[in-house]
Amino acid sequence: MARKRSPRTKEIPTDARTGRVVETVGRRVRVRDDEGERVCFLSGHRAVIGDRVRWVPAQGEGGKIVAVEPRERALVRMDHRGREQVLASNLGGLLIAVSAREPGFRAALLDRYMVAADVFGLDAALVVTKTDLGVDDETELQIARRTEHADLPVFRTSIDPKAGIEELEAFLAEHATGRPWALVGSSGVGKTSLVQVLLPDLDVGPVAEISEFWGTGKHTTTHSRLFALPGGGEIADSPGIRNFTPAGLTAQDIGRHFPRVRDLVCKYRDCLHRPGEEGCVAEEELSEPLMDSYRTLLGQVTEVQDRRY
Ligand SMILES: Nc1nc2c(ncn2[C@@H]2O[C@H](COP(=O)(O)OP(=O)(O)OP(=O)(O)O)[C@@H](O)[C@H]2O)c(=O)[nH]1
Ligand SMILES: [Mg+2]
Ligand SMILES: [Zn+2]
Repeated sequence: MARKRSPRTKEIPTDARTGRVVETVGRRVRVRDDEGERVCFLSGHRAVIGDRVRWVPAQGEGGKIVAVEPRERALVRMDHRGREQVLASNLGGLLIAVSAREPGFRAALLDRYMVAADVFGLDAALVVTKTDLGVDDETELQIARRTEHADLPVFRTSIDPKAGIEELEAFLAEHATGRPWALVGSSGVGKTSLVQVLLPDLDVGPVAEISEFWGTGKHTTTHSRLFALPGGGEIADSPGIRNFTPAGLTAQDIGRHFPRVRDLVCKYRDCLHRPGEEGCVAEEELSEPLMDSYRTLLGQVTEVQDRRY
């Protein structure tokens, strides 16, 4: 009988080097190792920022990916067709960016990122950007409702005048060393602007012009990139996504990971807190926006589940 060779031994040349993906650009990735950086072709592999990869030199200055190491602590989304899409791997945490204005606060998106952090075993922190534009009471209330019972540090920043930047730098130096934190949130909340303030000497990528940004929901950042901060720690910038749904959730999982919902004590332990559920305390205990945001995610996940079976 022919001896089975595992794909690993077949595909990985013994002289393959090890590196980490720090930028994705179309079908290529930028890989960093002790000796520097190199642009590598994916040659059929899928790699995301944070991935540990094996590569071999290719023509000129380039390289070729020959293997992607198993991922840990990855951020994975479910796309609108129910397929999984890995966004980044080997992360320390999620830095969830929200703004009160331009664009307006999106409670549901914050909830989904909080669920994702919990599900994927990532730490999380919130950054309220554009505080120079003011933060209305309703937004403050919605933020407080989500953070008061969660272990979620909150930073409040503005890039001009600069506010809250040193606190964020200190936090990342302490928590994002060795494991990068991914900066996530709606398009236009100011993620790239924030990274630019943290790295004043580097061109970190395009930032939206307010005039061209408005109304169109334009996505200014088009690919993901990992940055080492001067004061320590690493941060990943990526394009804002309109709808984020964590991958791999069952209907039952959602309540276990959802802010506030996970603390509810209902008549039945496995209550899904759907409308009209007997003995359900959810509607009394939770604010309407939280209830809506939970039920919308539940509905979406249930629909995908139903399509599968
Ligand atoms: N007033 C104010 N505007 C800001 C602040 N930070 C960023 N902006 C503006 O917000 C707009 C969007 O900023 P970006 O940094 O491009 O936003 P982004 O989150 O990276 O957007 P995507 O790359 O599309 O996901 C730009 O016009 C920035 O100048 C801030 O602290 N205050
Ligand atoms: Mg950006
Ligand atoms: Zn219930």
